Amino acid sequence: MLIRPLLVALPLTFCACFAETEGVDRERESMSKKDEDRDKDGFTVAEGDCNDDDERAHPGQKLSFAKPHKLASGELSFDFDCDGTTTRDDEIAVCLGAASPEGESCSCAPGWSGEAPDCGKSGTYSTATACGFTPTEARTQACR
Ligand SMILES: [Ca+2]
Ligand SMILES: [Ca+2]
Repeated sequence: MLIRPLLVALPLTFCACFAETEGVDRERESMSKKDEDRDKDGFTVAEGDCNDDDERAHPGQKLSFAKPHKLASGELSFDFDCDGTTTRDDEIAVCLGAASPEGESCSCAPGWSGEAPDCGKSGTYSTATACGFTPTEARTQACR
């Protein structure tokens, strides 16, 4: 008769202890996740790394990328410098001056022909540095 209440109380005690330990472990785990630099890019989540599973993404990133990084939520992101915005490599090809028989009065800055495509999308990119012949290539928009 005395054993029965004891058997009922025992699992409840174990359960309560286990749940408490699990909570502490989870808290400790999330603390260490914020403090460790898993992708070895020099930044922890606490220091502003917006994706600690991709070394391309970190504060101060100056490079742009044509392939997004995947956030823990599963969402794809082109914000590689972790500033909360996505910046496209937006420059459109611009030629200044006019073509002359000598070809010296006109120069071009390489860039997109027409409208710049969205991040990860392809477009036509002009690599021209002088007027007249306009070499182009297919390129994918890189962002950060
Ligand atoms: Ca990172
Ligand atoms: Ca950004």
